[in-house]
Amino acid sequence: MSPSPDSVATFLQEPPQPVDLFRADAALRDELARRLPAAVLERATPALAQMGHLTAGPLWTLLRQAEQEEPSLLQYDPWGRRIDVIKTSPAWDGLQLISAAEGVVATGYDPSLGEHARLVQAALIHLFSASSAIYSCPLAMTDAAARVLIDLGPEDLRERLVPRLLSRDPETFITSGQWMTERTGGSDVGLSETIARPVDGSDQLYTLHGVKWFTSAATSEMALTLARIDDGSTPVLQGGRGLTMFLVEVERDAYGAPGGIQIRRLKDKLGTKALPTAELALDGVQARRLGPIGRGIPAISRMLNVTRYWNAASSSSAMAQAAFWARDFAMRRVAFGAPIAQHPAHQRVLLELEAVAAGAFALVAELASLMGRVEVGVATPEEHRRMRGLLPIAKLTTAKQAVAVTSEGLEAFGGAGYVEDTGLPRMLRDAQTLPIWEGTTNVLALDVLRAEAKEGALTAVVADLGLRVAALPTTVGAGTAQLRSLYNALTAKLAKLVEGDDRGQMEWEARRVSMTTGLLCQAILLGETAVAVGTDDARQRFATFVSAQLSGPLG
Ligand code: MFK
Repeated sequence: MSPSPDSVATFLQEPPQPVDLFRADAALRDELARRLPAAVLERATPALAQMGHLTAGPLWTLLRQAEQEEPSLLQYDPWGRRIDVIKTSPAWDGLQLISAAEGVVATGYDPSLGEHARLVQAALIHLFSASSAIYSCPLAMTDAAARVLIDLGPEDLRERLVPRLLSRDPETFITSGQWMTERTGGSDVGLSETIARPVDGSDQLYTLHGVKWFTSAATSEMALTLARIDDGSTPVLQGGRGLTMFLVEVERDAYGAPGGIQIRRLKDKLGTKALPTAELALDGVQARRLGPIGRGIPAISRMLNVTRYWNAASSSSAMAQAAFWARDFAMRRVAFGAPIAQHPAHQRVLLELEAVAAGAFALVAELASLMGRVEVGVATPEEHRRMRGLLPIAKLTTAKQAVAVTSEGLEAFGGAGYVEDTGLPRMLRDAQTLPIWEGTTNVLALDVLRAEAKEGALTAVVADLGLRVAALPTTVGAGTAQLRSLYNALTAKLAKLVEGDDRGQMEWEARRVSMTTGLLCQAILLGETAVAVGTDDARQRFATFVSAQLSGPLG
């Protein structure tokens, strides 16, 4: 009898093991330690440790299950009635339970954390997002909707909906969508075609009619969206200034069919496979106006600014997961007579992956600290400007880094990184959405120009970096000299950008200047953290980051 293929197998490769991402991530802990007062750190640590524990157990299981059981659309009931119900995996629903119970959204508004609430939340997102099958997407929009309702909502909506968006009780927690993108395109929102018709002459209540082409988390209980008011008497205003923001509360019948909405299809995406992204035909769904008529774009930009912060925190999350999974694997995978973590070239790759993830989180932490101060009303005008400038810079810089780091992370697993049922390719597929949604790199670079023209936001960011690079002691490492010369080159570029009168040239330069500012900021922050915590590990992270990110492409 010939031996079965299994009985002759003499070698089995070690599969990736779940990693407690809070315990693994010394850079995250250092960044929090240097920024948070001791009492706040002590208060925040159990929740972060718990989230780390979940990444090594329940989240690992739910992530894999949710990815395998992709959402499906049931358009008709057995009797031919149109129902349009999206079915999601029980694992996806489990992720909602964990999100609520662990307060991933609520933490950002926790009054007991004061101005540090956003920073503690950023740490939670950094741990949670990449292990959540991108449940972080509905959470990002939920957080953003809460922010908009708090800032612009009428009292009745604020009182009824904000407590549910911020609830830690899975029974009462709801999520929100953000329906912006239409067939006319995702960037030039001013082309949107959806019409809002007043109900009985009301200037508050409308019905919406149009197609939303890309709606993430289409199972949410509510959504914020844009439409053009057509009252039947005055001409419909075209362009961005004709758009108004609306809130839709989705009413579902006993089947779960959404009233006034047809779900035309689910999108077949490269990644974020567990996330139900749909094409919606709004067919008379009722909506409340939110914010002034014709001010829809600036109103919904408040939402975008929150989701862009989440995007940056999700990018650092994707990088940390790739880096720590790769390190864990490298400790156990033997090649050429030793665990691959011991081979000098691979050692270097692992250090670079971790350093870039650390730099990205440091930038997210800086942004979150500013947001926290702005939101509790203690920020100076200069901090307001820096926050406005850092938002698009953090989003565009970290998203590009996430694609590079997850790609290198996959390579660290060799062929296994390219095989779907290892669960590893998901990392790269999911990362590829980060530079696209919430504004592409160019759209964000243009937003940097917009924020500079309007309030000197880029100048404020760069001026602050100047003070901080000058204050960085050379004892933290040789990289400080490189940072100073990069800073000088950046200020020369910035002067040209600010004083330039060739709009085309400015737009061309804006992307590079924004990216350089983001990377320089990350390096300075890592240098500051190394000074504050004073460990060899932190100094090495700084040196590795400077050599990997400021001296040429990763790897
Ligand atoms: C995992 C976590 C990630 C979360 C995932 C969530 C998934 C959701 C999926 C999606 O919804 S993806 C769709 C995302 N869509 C975008 O990001 C839109 C991209 N396009 C832009 O951002 C354009 O730049 C923009 C639509 C804003 C251009 O519109 P306009 O009308 O040509 O811009 P304009 O005229 O410069 O600005 C109009 C007003 O808005 C100005 O205010 P004023 O009228 O008072 O002067 C601007 O200052 C203001 N504004 C624009 N962007 C702003 C802003 N204000 C504050 N912050 C901003 N970012």
